[in-house]
Amino acid sequence: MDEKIEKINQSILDGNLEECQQTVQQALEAGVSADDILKKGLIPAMTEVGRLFEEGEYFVPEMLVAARAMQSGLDLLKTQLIAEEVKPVGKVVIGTVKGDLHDIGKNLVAIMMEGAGFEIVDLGTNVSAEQFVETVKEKKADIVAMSALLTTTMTNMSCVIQAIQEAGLRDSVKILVGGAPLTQEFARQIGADGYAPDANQAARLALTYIS
Ligand code: B1M
Repeated sequence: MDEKIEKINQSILDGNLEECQQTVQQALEAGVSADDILKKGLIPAMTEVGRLFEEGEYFVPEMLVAARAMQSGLDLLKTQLIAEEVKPVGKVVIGTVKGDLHDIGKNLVAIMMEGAGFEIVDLGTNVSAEQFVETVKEKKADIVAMSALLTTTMTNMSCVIQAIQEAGLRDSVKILVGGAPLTQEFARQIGADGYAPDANQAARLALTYIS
């Protein structure tokens, strides 16, 4: 298994989308679990990409091709990560906040929540407070899930919460936040209902909001 995981890891570092798809597919066929591929292959590779970027060895284009390779691997894992034939237990509106284009973590949270039985309305990235509010109203969402990867955009989460409050919707939705720069304390300060450090915990926490 280690050799297969190592190849997946390398394909992301190389930003090689085809190689990533091939090695993920081969690992799945060899019986490596989707969870192991994700946690030992895809996620550590992106962490390494971040480290190389910080050290000036990688630049934005390298990050971008690595992210595309990872997303292609994630797409192959999606069906395995989502339990089949689950009835929707509630509706989640999810998005990455305004100014922020990072979507891999958000996509993972959406996959895990879908796997936990939620219906997902994915607004994508760079989502404004108005878009969140309108969609919550229109879709009668139970949960708003926001992701941010930049210290400069995480503060936009409080604008969304404020807009939800001003629209008179605060009592009808639970607000869940996450993303690498966030902390439990930050979530408390901005008035979110919950914070989760990873996608699995986000899905578990979301389930506790549904009675
Ligand atoms: Co960007 N980037 N990036 N980037 N990027 C980071 C975040 C950075 C830490 C890199 C670094 O310096 N080491 C840094 C942020 C520094 C900071 O703010 N403190 C950074 C920067 C600076 C930038 C730009 C400003 C670079 C530039 O242009 N000079 C720029 C900003 C663009 C913008 O958004 N406006 C930028 C651009 C990009 C790309 C477009 C090239 C690409 C994103 C492509 C994409 O997402 N489609 C990219 C990438 C790939 C990264 C890194 C390398 C990887 C992010 C990732 O996908 N990780 C990242 C460094 C790193 O994280 N190591 C970096 C894998 C993913 C599974 O993890 O998203 O953390 P993550 O999700 C986790 C948890 O956080 C959590 O669950 C997931 C795991 O289960 N989680 C939630 C996430 N959302 C959640 C929501 C929840 C609960 C949990 O509840 C709702």
